[in-house]
Amino acid sequence: MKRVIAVVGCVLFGVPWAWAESGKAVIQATAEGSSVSGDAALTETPDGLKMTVRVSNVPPGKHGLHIHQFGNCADQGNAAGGHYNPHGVAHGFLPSDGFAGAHAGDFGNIEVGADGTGMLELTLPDLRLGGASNTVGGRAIVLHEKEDDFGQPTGNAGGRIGCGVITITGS
Ligand SMILES: [Cu+2]
Repeated sequence: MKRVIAVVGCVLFGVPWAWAESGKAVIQATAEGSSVSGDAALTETPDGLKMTVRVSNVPPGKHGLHIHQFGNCADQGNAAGGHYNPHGVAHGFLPSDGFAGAHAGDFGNIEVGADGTGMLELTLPDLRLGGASNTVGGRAIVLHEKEDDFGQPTGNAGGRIGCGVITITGS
């Protein structure tokens, strides 16, 4: 219903989409001497939050990728805290399990090729950059050492090799 009202509001005031905020994160290595890098571009669309993540200089294979609670990458990424889990549910894969069966930042894995680069593109319904609930702006996106195997409580993905704080860049 809120969305319907927003659409009506946009038509009345000539704004394309009331929720069309955009944001980004610069992913940096958490360890000294590591050259892990990357970026994330996030845009609110009528279908949900569209997110494109690119990483480089990462060991080939699958690496867990999540939103963690706090926008702080200090202490080898540990300052980001645990998974952003506003609904207090089990770990899962947000695109298929939804908010009832996954943490709001459970993006699964990013697959890195032999050249050390990887890309993940997801559109996540009801996830937002700003606002009151399911909000990822100001939190951290964390790239893990190992594959997220979707085991409990956080996917057994090991250490945090990359981290970036999500900032809202425009609306
Ligand atoms: Cu994580």
